[in-house]
Amino acid sequence: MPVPRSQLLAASLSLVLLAGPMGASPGAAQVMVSPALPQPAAEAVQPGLAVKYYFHMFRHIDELIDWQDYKDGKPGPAIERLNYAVGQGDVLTSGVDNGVGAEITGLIKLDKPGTYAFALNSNDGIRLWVGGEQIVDDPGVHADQFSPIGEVTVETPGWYPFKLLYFERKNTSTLQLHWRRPGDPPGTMPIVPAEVFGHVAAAG
Ligand SMILES: [Ca+2]
Repeated sequence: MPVPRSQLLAASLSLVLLAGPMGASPGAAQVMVSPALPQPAAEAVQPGLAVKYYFHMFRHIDELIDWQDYKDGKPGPAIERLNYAVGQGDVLTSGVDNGVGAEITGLIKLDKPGTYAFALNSNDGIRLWVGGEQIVDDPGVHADQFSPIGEVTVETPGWYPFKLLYFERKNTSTLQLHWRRPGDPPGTMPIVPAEVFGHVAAAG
């Protein structure tokens, strides 16, 4: 009998944690990432992030990933930046207030060499990939809470692939992405500004 994909994911995640980098701050993942290849032409980059919605009362990010094997998401209006703290209001640009999963994709401009740190304040679950590497995971149902910090190291300034899975089960919802850029003072993590997000519109 095949092992459910969510169990395989959980197993591989625990291996990653056991093999984590020595000397990193507790819970931090840090990886070297590569820019999007080829880099998009400036005129091809639209503002904000693309989003597809999945309408279901999810309890875990793995459940959303399983759904994506069977369901096509519904494209929604682009997300300018990730700074939502809407209480009981509509989730992101979905027009729906409860039972929403979202796949948010596009590009993030990392224009200085060095290490970037990311963390999310979310309600409910999230999982974040930057440069194709999963760096932050806070996948369950919860009230507003800050995730662990994930880090990526960049050698080449440019546009990097960005992907965030998120769901809001019920009641209040929050989704805020914070970062610290190379050279920023420690202890501060402002919200990532809109101008560093972009996406290439789907063909056709
Ligand atoms: Ca909630």
